Amino acid sequence: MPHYNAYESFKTKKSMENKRRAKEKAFSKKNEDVNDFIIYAADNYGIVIEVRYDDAYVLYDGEIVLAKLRKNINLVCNQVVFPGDKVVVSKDEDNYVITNMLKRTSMLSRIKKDSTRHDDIGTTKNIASNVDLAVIVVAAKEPPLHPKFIDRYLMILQNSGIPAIICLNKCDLKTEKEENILNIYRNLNIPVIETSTYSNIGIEEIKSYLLGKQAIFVGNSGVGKSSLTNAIMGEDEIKTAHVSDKTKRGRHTTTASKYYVWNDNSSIIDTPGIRSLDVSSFEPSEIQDYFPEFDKWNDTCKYKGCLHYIIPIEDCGVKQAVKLGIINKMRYESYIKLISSMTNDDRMEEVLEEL
Ligand SMILES: Nc1nc2c(ncn2[C@@H]2O[C@H](COP(=O)(O)OP(=O)(O)O)[C@@H](O)[C@H]2O)c(=O)[nH]1
Ligand SMILES: [Mg+2]
Ligand SMILES: [Zn+2]
Repeated sequence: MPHYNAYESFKTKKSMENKRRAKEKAFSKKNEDVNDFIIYAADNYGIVIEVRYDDAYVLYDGEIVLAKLRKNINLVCNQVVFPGDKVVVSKDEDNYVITNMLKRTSMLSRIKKDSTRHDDIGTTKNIASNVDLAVIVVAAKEPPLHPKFIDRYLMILQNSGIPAIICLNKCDLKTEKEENILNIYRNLNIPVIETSTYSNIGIEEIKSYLLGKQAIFVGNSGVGKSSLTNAIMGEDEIKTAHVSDKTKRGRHTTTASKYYVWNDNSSIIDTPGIRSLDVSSFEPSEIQDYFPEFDKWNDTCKYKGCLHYIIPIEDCGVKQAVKLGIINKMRYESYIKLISSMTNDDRMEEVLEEL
């Protein structure tokens, strides 16, 4: 079995971890009498598959039931449980009630800037809990393949401590250009699976990665996440729409995350395109933590804490490695795009020209 957990040795960003802890604290403070809500084991539990404001659909004993939170919890349902959460459900007269939640193994979140606030505080949007594996789905074409999307997803996943693999769908449309991009990630020891739902390529291979796991498909809309889910389910259950020709961008085909069980203990959460991956909660100096191939060269930079951006190439080991072709230029470009947007310094073209 290939080693797919390429990022497990990475540290979770401290500020994110602190935020998560603060949230947990706030929850127990608000619910002092329900500190036993989170438990470590249960004989029988259901899995949250969709959350609404005040209740959630739970897959419980092979059935989908609508359940509300138990009464002494002072928060609405969509602040407490998320798709993928394991919950203990009991029947109270005719209604199902979520009485407990099993402690999470992971939480996939993204940061969303709050446009109604004028400070820089973003809100964390939780996407799914207990994800064992994330599949970053990209298409060879339609929409075009850009490394920067993959790099941003890798950052978010690494930050949430979730192992990731890449799936290049629409491999029937692949050319040498896309092959070169995929090689960047193969060289970083991230598994890359090529699939085509049209030509039925790679479906068995992707299943072998997903077996026994609660997996999530992330990626821009139109890349084929729902088609892949379909192919794995083996039924024409999910409707997919055509990429509109005008924009070459997928129309919104899925509006909410959906949970599919395709084998014993094997499930897929199909997400709508998460378009706005906001990395504004990161500090510029933290970005390089997510580009592990820079590590080796960091020590050869003249200044400690070098951002490898606006600095003469003679003083920067990372830039020199890019120039020599040891560090991939597209990855470096992704990196300085992030840095330049965070520091509001738009001298990126200038920097790239020297390399
Ligand atoms: N050429 C090609 N097109 C595909 C493939 N898989 C899906 N598509 C098309 O891509 C479009 C978007 O697929 P969809 O599954 O809705 O993407 P999603 O938005 O990521 O869920 C649809 O028109 C599909 O028919 C494939 O393997 N090859
Ligand atoms: Mg979809
Ligand atoms: Zn440097």
